[in-house]
Amino acid sequence: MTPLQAYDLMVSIRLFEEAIERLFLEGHIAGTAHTCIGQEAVAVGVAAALQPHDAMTSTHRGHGHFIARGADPRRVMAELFGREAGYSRGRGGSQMMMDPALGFYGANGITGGSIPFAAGLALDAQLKKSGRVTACLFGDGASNQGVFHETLNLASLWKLPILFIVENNGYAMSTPTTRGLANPCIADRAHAYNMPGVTVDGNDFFAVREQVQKLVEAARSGAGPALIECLTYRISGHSRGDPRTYRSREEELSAQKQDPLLRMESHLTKHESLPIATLVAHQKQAQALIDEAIRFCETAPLPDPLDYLAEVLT
Ligand SMILES: Cc1ncc(C[n+]2csc(CCOP(=O)(O)OP(=O)(O)O)c2C)c(N)n1
Ligand SMILES: [Mg+2]
Repeated sequence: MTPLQAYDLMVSIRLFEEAIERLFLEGHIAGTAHTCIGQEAVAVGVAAALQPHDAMTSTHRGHGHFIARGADPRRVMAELFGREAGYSRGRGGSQMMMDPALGFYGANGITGGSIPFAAGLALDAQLKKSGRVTACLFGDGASNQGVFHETLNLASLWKLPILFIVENNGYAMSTPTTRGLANPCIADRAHAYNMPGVTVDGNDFFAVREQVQKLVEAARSGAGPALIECLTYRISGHSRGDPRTYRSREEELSAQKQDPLLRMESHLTKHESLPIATLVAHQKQAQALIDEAIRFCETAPLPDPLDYLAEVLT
């Protein structure tokens, strides 16, 4: 993936999420959704370090992970609109979509729910000697769930080919990490389970990709799991309509100076000598695709009500 391709993906995710927030507020989408504005470098950095046959598991904040993994934004959006064209045929919504053909084993509405599930995928890869590594993404809040500790212990003991990648975005709903973590460094927890633990700048696409690439190849060659903590910031609210009373606007403005998109733009103009006009043209192209996706979803057919039990095991 070239830096410009990574930028295109990051911009697509940002514009997708901005559109989702707007569509929710306008009442076009029901239910809830958690957007990942500000966390795009983690999604794209991890995806860029994986091989096509590797696996990724995700969270309740998974649209960006899925798009970075190659999902068609039109079909992700169609799922949010409850349309038959969606990845779960419109029956799942934001937190219940997956596509094993893309190596994407699902968003997950249960905080920490993907962690043991990802270890199962890694055990399968180990038993079948498939050479597949699983990248298991979860949040700082999820790292306080008991299942995190149980899974890291077992994964290390069995040397499973899995990377535990925590998106430390500063908050679990309204609880800041300063009030949720006894030791603010989540990567430190790796040592208790005898695996490497590293902290990376999660707003820097290149830093994320480099660390994940190194540890993914180590896991592939039998070195076992690792814990990677990506430090980032959830620029969006927790979910639809979050008034963000638990943090100040000053804090948000200061965090936005580290916006991963701005960081990438600065890299592209300074180190890749790309003119601003090229970046603007790419932004416009991405916006046109999102606008087209919205138009598609507005008229795409809903599932047939008589078919609502299709694919439900009885
Ligand atoms: C088992 C469980 N407990 C509580 C919740 C409610 N809940 C939804 S998101 C969330 C916070 C998760 O925080 P974090 O893991 O840091 O992810 P982030 O929202 O920051 O991406 C909680 C507690 C849940 N979905 N599942
Ligand atoms: Mg969090």
